This record gives sequence, structure tokens and C-alpha cells, in this order.
Amino acid sequence: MSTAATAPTAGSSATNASPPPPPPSSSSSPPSPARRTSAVGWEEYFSTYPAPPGTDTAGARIDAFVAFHARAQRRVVLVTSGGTTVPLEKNTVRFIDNFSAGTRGATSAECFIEAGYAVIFLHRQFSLQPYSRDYTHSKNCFLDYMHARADGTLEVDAKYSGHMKEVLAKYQKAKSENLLIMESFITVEDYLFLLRRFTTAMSVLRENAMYYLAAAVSDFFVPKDKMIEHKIQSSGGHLELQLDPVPKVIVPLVETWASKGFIVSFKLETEPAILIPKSRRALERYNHQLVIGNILSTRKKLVTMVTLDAVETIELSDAELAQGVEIESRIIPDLVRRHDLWIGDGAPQHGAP
Ligand code: 9Z3
Repeated sequence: MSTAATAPTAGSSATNASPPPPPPSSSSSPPSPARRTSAVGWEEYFSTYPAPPGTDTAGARIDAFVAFHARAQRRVVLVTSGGTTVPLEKNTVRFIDNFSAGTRGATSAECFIEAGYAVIFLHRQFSLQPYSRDYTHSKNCFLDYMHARADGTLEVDAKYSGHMKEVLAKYQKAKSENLLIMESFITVEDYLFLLRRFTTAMSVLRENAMYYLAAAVSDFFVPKDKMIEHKIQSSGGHLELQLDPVPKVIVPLVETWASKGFIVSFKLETEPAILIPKSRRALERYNHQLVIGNILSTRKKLVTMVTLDAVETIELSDAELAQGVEIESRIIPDLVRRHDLWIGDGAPQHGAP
């Protein structure tokens, strides 16, 4: 993908014989930094672009959550979840999105709470959330869960009440013990700024912090200074887009923001042959504790836990899948064991031999 600096414009392709469209009007032209021709690194990115509104107030909520659990000496995990969007216009009509529904993140958050962790759930707005996930995105309308009694009051339909009662008890316990805080992002830029703010806030927890990066984060985006102001017009025919690479924030995350914590990233591929080599390469390059590799089509059945020393799989049988066993119920206990061992070993720092 090219990184040349061109604002996305509705325009003709090289094969289109019609004349090129007029340049965008001045009101939709990006300001002069759009002439930049190279991709930005993470340092330049954070010093060039302002934090999206809401970053500081969300950060203050996380500071208070972290302080509460630091006092209790409880472990805290940041779970990122769902897909980021890539807006194409400042007044956004169109954006690029991805497949992620947030199932991995929402299910994992419940399992971490079950294992005694407090959870910061940084998720895509309206993606699946812990506890409510079985109801919000199902084919049923929420009214299908209700039943009207003869006296006119409402109750949960008997068909659903057993499961709902169990989930409700877990949800209420998590709430009453302040074990779950939920913050949301929409765009990849929201995500990057919140990630920096939250991981930095968690650094006081040192080795008691875990970072579980399950969100499906776009690799490409349109930086604000290359983005046109108003809706891309269709009058030019073809639309050509040029996207910049998203800065690799896992570098400062491992080296600085979360340097004392236990860091787990995910590697997603669609081609099985490249999954393990790419997962290893990520570990070698970024020096964190673990990469969980998964293939899009089998991600609910099989994951691979990759460290520099070992490659281990966690796989559900077809019978387990049919019974509704969720693979996160195996992944999280495995991670808790690894986190225990790592702390027991003196929490060796990133990059240490
Ligand atoms: C994952 O690989 C997650 O397991 C999934 C979960 C997104 C596949 P769902 O939300 O799916 O349950 O539907 N997350 C990481 C994806 C990602 O963006 N990884 C980057 C990469 O593969 C590295 S950070 O290069």
C-alpha cells in the first residue's frame, strides 16, 4: 500500500479515459501538512495530532479504577476488543471497518473476572460487552425475553430465565466489587490515544498489570492532515484511496508505557502457513511476553500460544464446541498460569535475556 501523501479524492483511475475530476474546493482541501510524503512514526504521530475529545476524562476514570485496585493489590488486565474504524472524511459519512464483533474480548473479560482480575474493557462502541453479550446481539429482539403475567407485570420468559439469572449474578457481583470498567472507541485514532493513556495509567501496577490486546486494529488509516473536510463526491467516477500505515504503538507500549507488565498481543491471519512465523517475528521485534496466533475462520476453535521458546495450541473438540464451550475459558486460565510463573520468576523485563 502506498504511503504517498494524497488526500482521498473521488477521481479517475489510470485506466479511466475521462478527464480527471476538478481538485477539491478549498473548503475540503487538507491543510498544508498534507504535502508530507512519508509515513509518521509513533512519536511524531502523538506530537502532531491532538488527543480526541474525551481522552482525558476517560483517563481520569481509569486513574481512579487503577488506584482502587492498586490499594487492594489486585491484578488488573486491560482487554482491548472489537474493530477500529478508519474515517475517510472529517465530517464522516464513510469509513472503513473490519469484521470483529468483539466476541473474544467480551468473553475473555468475563473469564478474567472469574479468575480474580479487575478488567479495563476498552472496546469498540456497540460491540459485544461482557455479560450482556448473550442478549444484545442475538437474533432475538429484547422483547422476546419478556413475558406478560396475567396481572399485567412483566417477567423473564421461563425459557431464558435460568441462564439469565446466572449471568445476572455474575454481572452484579462484578459491578458491586468494582471489577469492571468499560470505555469505548470508534476510530483507530481514538483507540491509539486511549491505549496510550490507559497503559500509562496502569504502569503503577507494575507486574500486577496484564495487557491483552485482542482488538482488531486497522493497519492503515487516513491521518487528519490528509483528510478532506466534507463528504467525498461521486461526480468524479472512480474513487482512489491512499492510506498511511498506522504507527506501530506496540513499540512504545512494550518499551515505555507498559514496560513492567505482562503483555499479550494477538496475531490474526487467514493463511495458516504464515501464522507462526509472523507471530515469532512479532515477538522478536517487540520483545513482549506472548503472541496468541489465530486464523480468521477457526478462531473460536483453535489458537496458538507462541513464545520464543515454545509453540502450544489450545483447541476445542467438535463436541465441546457443540456443547457451547468457549475457547476463552481455556485461554484465560492458561494466561493466568503464565502470568503467575512470570511474576514468580521475578517478572523479567522486556528485552532481558
Ligand atoms: C485477534 O486476533 C482476535 O482474536 C480477533 C477476535 C479480532 C480475531 P472477534 O472479535 O475476533 O471475536 O470476532 N485480534 C488481533 C487482531 C490484530 O489486529 N492483530 C494485529 C495483527 O495481526 C496485531 S495488533 O497484525
